[in-house]
Amino acid sequence: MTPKEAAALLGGQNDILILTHRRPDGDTTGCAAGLCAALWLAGRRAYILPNPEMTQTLGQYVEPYLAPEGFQAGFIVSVDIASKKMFFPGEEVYFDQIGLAIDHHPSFEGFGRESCVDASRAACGEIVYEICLALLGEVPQEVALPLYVAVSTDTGCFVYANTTANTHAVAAALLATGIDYFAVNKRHFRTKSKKRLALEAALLGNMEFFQEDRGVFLTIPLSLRQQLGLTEDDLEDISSLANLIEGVDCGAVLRELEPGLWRMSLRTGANGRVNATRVCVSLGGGGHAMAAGATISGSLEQVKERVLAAVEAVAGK
Ligand SMILES: [Mn+2]
Repeated sequence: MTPKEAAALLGGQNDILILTHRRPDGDTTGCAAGLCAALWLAGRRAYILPNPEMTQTLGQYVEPYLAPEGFQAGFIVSVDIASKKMFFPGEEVYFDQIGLAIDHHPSFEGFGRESCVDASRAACGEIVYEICLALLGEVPQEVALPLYVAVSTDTGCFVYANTTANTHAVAAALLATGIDYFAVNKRHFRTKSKKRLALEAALLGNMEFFQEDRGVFLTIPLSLRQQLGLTEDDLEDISSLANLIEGVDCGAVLRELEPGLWRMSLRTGANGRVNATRVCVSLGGGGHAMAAGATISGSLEQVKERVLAAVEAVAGK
């Protein structure tokens, strides 16, 4: 359905429960907070299901809207969730009860009694913005601020290839409400913890290049995690680091999950030389053409050998 129809549907509901995806990012979090704020202003009873994987930095946006214990949901909405495997454990019970799914992933699996999905949008926040606008007639700051978080974070502050003219148009409308976007940009794009910087220093210190410096391994063994006392917050979006290196179009970040089990995040270049999904599928994982992942077991040396062989099998000249 269109955002207008979705707004009309939501306007007729009560006891609305909003779901975010596992390992929540700024988009799912900002959409949930913005939508919940708008529903409150529209006189609806609505809450966000607490997400146990929420980081501290993002948690502040949803905090005022978290469902109290024992809340009985009458209508369930998912935001930025493409598939059943993006539901966190404990949230999966709601999978068959979604009344409205709002999403922007091309891989959206088509669940929900109704859905409002537009894969041309860089962020789900662009769609939720239109819904909130239709619901309220104008978007006040408490709605605009989390939606700005959604739109800015899903586009890496408007620099990723998914950014469109519409992304900027929505951002402009959100800024026009008078929100403190400078504070948001500082928090999400211009601030790094000392631990994060220590992590980046260690990663840049152990870079291992392959394929004539076009490929690079960055490794995060458990020992480094313990040594620096790293949290999930410190590790957020660390896989983008490899692609900042000039000439690199195949960056593999290897993170040890438990002894002998590694999670690889692969980021590849827009030149199409290495299709990240094909590499990761051959290792039992999946993803997008330029960003994919796989979980691989073995010693670090064995894992690197397997990744290298998979890249060699897929890479063009
Ligand atoms: Mn998103």
